[in-house]
Amino acid sequence: MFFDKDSSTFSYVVADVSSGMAAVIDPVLDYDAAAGQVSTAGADTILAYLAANKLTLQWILETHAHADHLSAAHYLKNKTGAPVAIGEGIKKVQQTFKLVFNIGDDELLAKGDYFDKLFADNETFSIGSLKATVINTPGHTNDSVSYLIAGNLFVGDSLFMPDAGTARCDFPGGDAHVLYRSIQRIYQLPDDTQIFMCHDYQPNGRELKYQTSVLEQKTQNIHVKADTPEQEFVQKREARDKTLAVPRLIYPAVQVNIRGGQLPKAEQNGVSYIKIPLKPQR
Ligand SMILES: N[C@@H](CCC(=O)N[C@@H](CS)C(=O)NCC(=O)O)C(=O)O
Ligand SMILES: [Fe+2]
Repeated sequence: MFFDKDSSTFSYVVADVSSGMAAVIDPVLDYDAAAGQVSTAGADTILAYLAANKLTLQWILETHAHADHLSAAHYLKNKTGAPVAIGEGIKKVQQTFKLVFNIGDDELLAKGDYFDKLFADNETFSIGSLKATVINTPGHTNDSVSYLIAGNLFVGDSLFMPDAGTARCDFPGGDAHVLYRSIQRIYQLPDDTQIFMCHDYQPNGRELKYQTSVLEQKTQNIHVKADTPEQEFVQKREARDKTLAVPRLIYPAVQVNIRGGQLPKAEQNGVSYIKIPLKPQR
């Protein structure tokens, strides 16, 4: 487990010890927004870990196009040659943000470009001899997936620790009803399935936590227990969403992450720019 303090994000290396093959999940690219400065310090820590443990990177996996931090997927791909994979719902996310950022048709952005593999629901793949299954879990975003790997579920932002509940559903393409149904799917998994978080915002200042189980979620999740009706969850989720500010890095993050972690194409002066759409006064 690797933790990016700036965005409270967990990244993971999942390794098959017998073959030395590994996957990295949700790697973070450090970014100083005021300076427009990107840094690979966090991703380099992951590369050093892989090297120290003699692991070969077989997959770079995204649980979704993150709205709060930049992905280091493209950087890791350049360094290792491993393919970058995400759920096929990314095509919808790309379509949505292509319009928001007025990205021209010369970039085939709504067709899954920039990713080497788009996973379908229930698709399986291997990490060495480990079997992994993709479970579509949209709701927080259109492209959210969870990766089930040998009884461990990397859940992205579909669930938070039980005392934090769930992630917001108010981004473009987000939908609390859809998230509820995704969570019902997760709750069908065996009770002892271990669930690994993508974020922990440490509610009430408690210590950092990143692992729980299906049983703990079903019995303790403050937004959605096993018997919580859909309408009750949706009301809670939508009420909380109204109180949340726009994530600090949403514009840089989305522009880079719909491109698999690649910075927007450099302009004729060789410099790459982040766009921020301005809105009329409210
Ligand atoms: N303050 C953070 C908020 C990030 C945020 O909105 N995170 C999403 C997941 S990508 C979320 O669901 N947050 C739920 C919450 O803050 O309660 C930031 O500006 O980056
Ligand atoms: Fe997220």
